[in-house]
Amino acid sequence: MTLSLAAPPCRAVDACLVCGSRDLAPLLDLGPQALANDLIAPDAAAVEPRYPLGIQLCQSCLLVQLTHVVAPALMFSSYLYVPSTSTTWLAHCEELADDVCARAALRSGSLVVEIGSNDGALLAAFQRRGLRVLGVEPATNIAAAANARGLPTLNRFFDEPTAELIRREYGPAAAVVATNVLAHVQAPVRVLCGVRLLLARDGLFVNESPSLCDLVEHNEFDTIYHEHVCYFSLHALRLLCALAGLRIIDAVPQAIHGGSLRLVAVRADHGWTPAPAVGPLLERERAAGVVTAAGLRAFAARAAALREALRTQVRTLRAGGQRLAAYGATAKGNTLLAYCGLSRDDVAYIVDRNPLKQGRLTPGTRIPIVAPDRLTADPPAVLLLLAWNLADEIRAQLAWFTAAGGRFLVPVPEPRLV
Ligand code: DWN
Ligand code: ZN
Repeated sequence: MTLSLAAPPCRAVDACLVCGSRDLAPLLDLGPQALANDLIAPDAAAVEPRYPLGIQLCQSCLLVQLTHVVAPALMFSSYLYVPSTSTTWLAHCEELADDVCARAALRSGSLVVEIGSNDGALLAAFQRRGLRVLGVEPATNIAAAANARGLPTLNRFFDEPTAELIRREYGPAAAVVATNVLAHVQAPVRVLCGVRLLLARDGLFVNESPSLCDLVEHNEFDTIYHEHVCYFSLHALRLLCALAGLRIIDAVPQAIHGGSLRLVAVRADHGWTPAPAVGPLLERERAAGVVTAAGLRAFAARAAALREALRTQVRTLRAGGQRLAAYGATAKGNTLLAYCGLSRDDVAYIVDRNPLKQGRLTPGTRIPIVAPDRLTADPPAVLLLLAWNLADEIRAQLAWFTAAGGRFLVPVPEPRLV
C-alpha cells in the first residue's frame, strides 16, 4: 500500500474496499470536514481543504467503511499524534506485551514486528522483555523519533513487499502486533496478507482496533473521521482474516479508546483451537444492530440527537454566563466540533499536553490549542472533554479544577455535566 502524493486527494467509495460489492447502504453523513489531525499553523493563509465525511455498510461482507477516502500520504507522512502522552496507554502497552509474550510463548531474542508503531511505546515494552523488535511507521518525523530512542523502525507503509523485505532481512516474526492501524488502511486484506507472509509457522498476529459494537452502543460517532477508513465488527474481521489466510483463535474486548477488540489470529495452516469467546461476541454484535443497515441507521439517528442535545447544552451554559474551554485536541474532537457546529465563540481554547499540537489551531474550526498552564491562568467554568476516552486519567490530574467549582461537559454517550 505504498501511495504517493500523486494519488487523487479524495475519491468516492462506490465499491466495497474488501469484497468489491456495490451493495453499499449509506448510514451517516457528517458533512464536509477538514482532516482531523491536520492542525493548522497560526499564520497559515490557505484555507484547509474539506472532504465529504460519511459511513456506509457493505451489505455483502458487512464491513462499515467511509463513503469517501483521502490519500494516505496526505494524512500519515508526517503526524502530530503520539499515544504515549497518556499513562493509560503506557499501562495498556505493558499489559498487551505480557499477554502477547504469554500467548506466543516468546523467548529472549524472538522477533516482534509492530505495524504502525508510532513513537514506539509498545515496541519499548517488548524490548524491555528481551525481545528483538522492529517497527514499521509511515510518518517520517515519528519514525525518526523512535529510531533515536533505540527502537528500530522502518519508515514506510506496511504492505506485502515490506513483509517480504522484513522476512528476508530479519527472519520470520514470532509475533506481529498492530494497534489502531488496520482501521486506517484502504486495503486491509492486503495488510493482512503481508502479516500472513511475515509470520513464522507458529507465529501469532495480535490486532487491536476500535470496536464497531462499542462505537454504536456508546454513540461514539466522533471517532468517525477520514483517518478511520474501516469500522470493524468481528463479523467483518472474520471474513477479512479468512481472505488473507489467517484464522481468528481469540477475541477479547478492551476498554481502551472507548472500546476496542483484541483479536488473536494464526496462519490458517496451523492447527490452533479457537477460544469459545468468539460466539458470544458475534451475538452481542447482532443485538447491538451493527450488522444491518436498519440497526446502524438507528445509531445515526442517536448521533443526530446528541448533536442537538450538545448544542442546546452549550447555548444554555453560555446564556448563563458560563465560559467554555475544551480538554484534548483529539482527532475525534474535531469531528465533534464540526458536526455539532461549535466554534471559537463557544470554546475559547483547547488544552493539550502534546507540545507538537500546542500553538496550532484546530482544522476547520480554528480554535487555539494551548498548554495546560493556560487552565490555571485563565480557567473556564466548564471544560468540554474531547478526550472522553481518557476521562479517568484527565479528571484525576484536574482534581483542583473541580475542587475550585469547575465542571466537565462529557459529550458521549450523551452530553452530561459532571
Ligand atoms: O486511531 C487513532 C487514535 C487511536 O488516536 C488516531 N487516528 C488518532 C488518535 O485519536 P485521538 O486524537 O482521538 O486520540 P486520543 O488518544 O484520545 O488523544 C488524546 C489527546 O489528549 C492527545 O492529544 C493527548 C491529550 N492528552 C492531554 O493533553 N492530557 C491526554 C492526556 C491523557 C492528558 O492528560
Ligand atoms: Zn464488502
